[in-house]
Amino acid sequence: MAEAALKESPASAPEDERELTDGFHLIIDALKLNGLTTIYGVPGIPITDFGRMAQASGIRVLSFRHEQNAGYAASIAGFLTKKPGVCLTVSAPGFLNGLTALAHATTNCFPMILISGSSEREIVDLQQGDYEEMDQLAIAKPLCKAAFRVLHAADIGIGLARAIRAAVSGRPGGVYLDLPAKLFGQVMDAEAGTKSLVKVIDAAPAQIPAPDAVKRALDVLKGAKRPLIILGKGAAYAQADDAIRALVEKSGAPFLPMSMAKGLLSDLHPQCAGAARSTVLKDADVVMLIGARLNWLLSHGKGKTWGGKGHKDWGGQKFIQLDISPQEADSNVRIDAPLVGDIGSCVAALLKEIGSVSKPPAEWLNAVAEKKKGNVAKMTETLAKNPTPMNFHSALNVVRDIVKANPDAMFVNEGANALDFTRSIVDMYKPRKRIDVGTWGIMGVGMGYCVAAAVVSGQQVIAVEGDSAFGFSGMEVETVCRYDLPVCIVVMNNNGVYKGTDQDPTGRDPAPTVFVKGARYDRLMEAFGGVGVNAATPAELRKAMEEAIRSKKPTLINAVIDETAGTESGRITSLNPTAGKKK
Ligand code: ADP
Ligand code: TZD
Ligand code: MG
Repeated sequence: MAEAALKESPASAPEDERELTDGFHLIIDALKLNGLTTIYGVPGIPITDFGRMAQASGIRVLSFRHEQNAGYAASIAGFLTKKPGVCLTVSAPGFLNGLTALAHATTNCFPMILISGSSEREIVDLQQGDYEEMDQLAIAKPLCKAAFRVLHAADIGIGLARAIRAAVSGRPGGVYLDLPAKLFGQVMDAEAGTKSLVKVIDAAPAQIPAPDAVKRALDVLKGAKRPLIILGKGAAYAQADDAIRALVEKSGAPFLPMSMAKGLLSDLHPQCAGAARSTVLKDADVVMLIGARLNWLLSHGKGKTWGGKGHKDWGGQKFIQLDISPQEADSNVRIDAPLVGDIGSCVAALLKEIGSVSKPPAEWLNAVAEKKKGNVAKMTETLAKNPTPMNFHSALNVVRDIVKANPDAMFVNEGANALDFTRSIVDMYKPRKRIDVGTWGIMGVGMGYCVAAAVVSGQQVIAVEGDSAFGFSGMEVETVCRYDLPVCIVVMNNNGVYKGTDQDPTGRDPAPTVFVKGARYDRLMEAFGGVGVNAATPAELRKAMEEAIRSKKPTLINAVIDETAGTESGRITSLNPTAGKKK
């Protein structure tokens, strides 16, 4: 096709004077044409020059130390911007390193494009042992929403357009785009090249819900005596913040934010039932899910959590589900009123038709308020303690204050106890500020998320990281320092995974869950010119966080946490299989 395009070029100019372009430039032009102006990646054959040229063209090219972290950065950039985050990797091993993040993006419904260079098709397909040989397209396919390969320069425009549409339309997800080495240098007529590019129009078209589905949903909602609204990260992603707030307030129902939907409405909103979670899940008679799946994070919508008698029993409530995926309804329990469409359109349709609504019965609102009051009082008491050594609560009491004083800061969080305690203690005030381990409970997103959050938002980033969680992406502190990003990392150092107290019963090795005692993660930061602080008390932690935010310097605070303070697997201890055979 490159040859065909050459032949089609205007006959007016003599062949040797015609302006030419190549694969490198066409990919760059196609990205820019579609507003994709940031790339997260790792350089190497065959994409080193591509990265250089992209940078020279004004695209922001952020180089990482490992592709997985670049991929996580791209995935969360997709969540934050509603545009596909772009990750760029080299062939085989680089591609595989990026693939975890692509699968993560797909699982979490984040739009992302993994662009990977690949080796010579002729050699790969004959399995003749090329440099970094691998059939990448075949491997990517089951792990993403769509996968494409471009063989001809003239198809670059269409290839990228297909990738963008697949990533952001319908339920967003990860897309793989395979670019073999030969493509980059392929030459074609510049004018024909420009004409071959596609500016994608309306990449994620509104999906309007059917009027009878809207009516059905409102009938169910209005019939509720004990309504509950659950906001998921799909609702946060939709950027329909005002409409969602209006619907929640109009309904008067208590709402429960899933982890990454915290702050969509402030955690301090009077209708927020975060502090009465177990009560509202168990006792609500109608539950409206807005961009949240009834997966493991919501106990599959059944069982004791939901007031069911047994482990798998339905609790008797009715569900309304707003989701862009028509296949999501009934995935775990019966959905009485599925409302299929994009959240913005669904919520707008509900608001338009809702008319007058009476507030939920006082009995229900009082029961929720009572429960909240009790739990908040208990938490306030716990947070006021100042034990030695510092524990999760006394450290997080500081983080909570700092976030309250800096509500625009982006907040990254991963770990087990370091995640669960933080999620319940640190309130969020604005939409899309909290980004965390997501649907898989994945460790390793931390530093990639920090870089993308800083780059996308231009705001201060605060990260609360378990010491194990941090280790998965720790080397990227160099990246944070290199780009001089305003990132303040707090490592909750309890000497290990969950706790630092396990022992090898044979006495030979350290236990599988423990790390070097008293490790100084702050010194890693100093190695790259960032600020490192060791904080053994809440006062030291507060001072260090305040200084980090004031100075905007890359900072890592090693928060020394009581190694006995955590619990196995944080809040999900029960998911650990138990041995059938007793010792
Ligand atoms: P959480 O983990 O917060 O409960 P999930 O990731 O389980 O959230 O669910 C998010 C849901 O939101 C997915 O089912 C996805 O299809 C849906 N979704 C994502 N984007 C949109 C959108 N723009 N409009 C409607 N639904 C969306
Ligand atoms: N690997 C990956 C990619 N994701 C995971 N979730 C795990 C392993 C298993 N895992 C958890 O689920 S939490 C966790 C691991 C290794 C680390 C917990 O230790 P931490 O947090 O130091 O980060 P706390 O505060 O000590 O509990
Ligand atoms: Mg730990």
